[in-house]
Amino acid sequence: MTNTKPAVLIIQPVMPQLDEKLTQHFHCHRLYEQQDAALFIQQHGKAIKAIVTRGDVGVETALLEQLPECKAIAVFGVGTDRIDLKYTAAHDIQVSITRDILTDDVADLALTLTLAFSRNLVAYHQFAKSGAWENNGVELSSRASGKRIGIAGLGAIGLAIARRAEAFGMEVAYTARSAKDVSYKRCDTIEQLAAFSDFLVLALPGSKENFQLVNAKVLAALGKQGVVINIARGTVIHEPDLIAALQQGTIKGAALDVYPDEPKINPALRELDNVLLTPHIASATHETRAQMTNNVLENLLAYFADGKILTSV
Ligand code: 8YV
Repeated sequence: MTNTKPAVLIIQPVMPQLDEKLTQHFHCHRLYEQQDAALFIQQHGKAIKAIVTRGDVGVETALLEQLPECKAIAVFGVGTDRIDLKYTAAHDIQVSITRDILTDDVADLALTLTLAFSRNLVAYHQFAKSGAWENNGVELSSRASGKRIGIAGLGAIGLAIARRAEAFGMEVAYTARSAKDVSYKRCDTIEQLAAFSDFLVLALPGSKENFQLVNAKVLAALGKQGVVINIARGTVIHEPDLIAALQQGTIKGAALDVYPDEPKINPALRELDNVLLTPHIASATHETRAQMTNNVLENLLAYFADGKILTSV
């Protein structure tokens, strides 16, 4: 019996709830399950009508070239750094993202990392839990309020971080391609922002122009008391320069949720004491992931019903 549901290609595993819903509505092909992906695409590529992928995964242009009938990509996330948007526009391929849904969660994590780093949360937790407190005094941590936070990228997420930091009594500055209607100080360059900052928060897209933007020069400007917080993409930092700065103590530390080669984390980073590392969980709450799941599904259903996705990139 032929399957009458539209054929959808899932590039990498998605959350079980989403996978289940996609299976109900579509004829799902899972690229990551294919023993010979090239052969599979050769045999089935022409039947694929839409793609589901994650923000951190995207889709290769070479693959799109082999899917002539695929005119919609639903991204589980907001990052489109791994999709060639020039190619999709030129070929009338609509791309949807989970716009606005994860903004608050990502901003919450940026502030959580900022506060946890300055207040030494992880070390204190281990100290209390291990019983070490019984025989030792506690070391002091640093105050976050009154400190300067520089936000690189004042899009929706950057702005949500700024609002939170302001509420914590921090002084806010930012960089952005264009001036925003806000009272925060705008810096012209990332070096100037780093020189201003106690906490340099990266909230930029992982685009070509931001590739390894935070390099030795920027880290030198951040200085010995400065901390880098990255909730954007691993690629916006020149990782060897960051590791050198952390090893040599030319910056105070780094709190990172994203890495250039996820889910692998550079062993040199994992060995350091002046880092706080999380496994790309900024949007990973039950509430947000449920809304992201619905968004992907609704975009695809709208596309197959009316030929138009809902939350376009
Ligand atoms: C997700 C993301 O963690 O929105 C993005 O681009 O990177 C994250 O929100 C990811 O897409 C899901 O794996």
